[in-house]
Amino acid sequence: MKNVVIFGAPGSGKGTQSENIIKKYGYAHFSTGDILRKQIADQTELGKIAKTFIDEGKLVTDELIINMLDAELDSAKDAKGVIFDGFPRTYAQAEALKKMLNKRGTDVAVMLNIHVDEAELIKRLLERGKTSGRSDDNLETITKRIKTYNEQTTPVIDFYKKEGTCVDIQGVGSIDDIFASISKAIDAAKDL
Ligand code: B4P
Repeated sequence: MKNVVIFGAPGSGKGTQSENIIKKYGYAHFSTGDILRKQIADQTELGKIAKTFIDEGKLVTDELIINMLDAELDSAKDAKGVIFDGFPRTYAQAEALKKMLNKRGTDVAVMLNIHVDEAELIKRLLERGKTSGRSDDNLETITKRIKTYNEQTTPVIDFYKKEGTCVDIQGVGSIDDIFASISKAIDAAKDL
């Protein structure tokens, strides 16, 4: 099994490239953002709590996110691979993911660290905001999300550097060219 973490700032193309990985490799996909948005649409208790964080450009608490993912993970036990999209977003989540996978006899094979400059992130998210209907795709919240990423999420890079599984991906350019680099990194990663 190959567990792939797709990592980057908001708007770096995690969701976009995850779709390409699913098409080519047929991996299972866990997007914590998508799971939370579904909870919000269904007006569950978790959704109501999550919305207050998301609308402020903040991260939902580690405890909620980790329990939510741990509960979903067994559904992928027979998959050839799993994509973790938007998770981990804190150092504590990275440690929790390692524990969750280790207790299932596996680990992260590769962490794809997608690099996109801030001006390009803002441009993409404002563009997406015209049609996405997402309450967090407006300039004020986008600015807060990028700040949250810089302060709370970037330490995750060190975690995977120490693990020896971080691969840097240039995330500006055509979606196909970026996907070619991603495919190369996935193909080179060991099955665990
Ligand atoms: P997410 O849903 O994970 O969203 P994201 O970071 O905004 O987007 P992504 O990087 O996937 O961008 P996309 O491919 O769509 O998170 C939303 C919120 O949920 C978070 O802010 C947080 O509050 C909460 N949350 C989620 N996970 C959490 C966790 N683990 N812990 C705590 N809280 C959590 O790309 C964006 C746009 O760019 C698209 O319109 C796309 O078409 C375009 N694009 C992509 N690649 C391009 C390219 N190469 N060139 C030009 N445009 C491109």
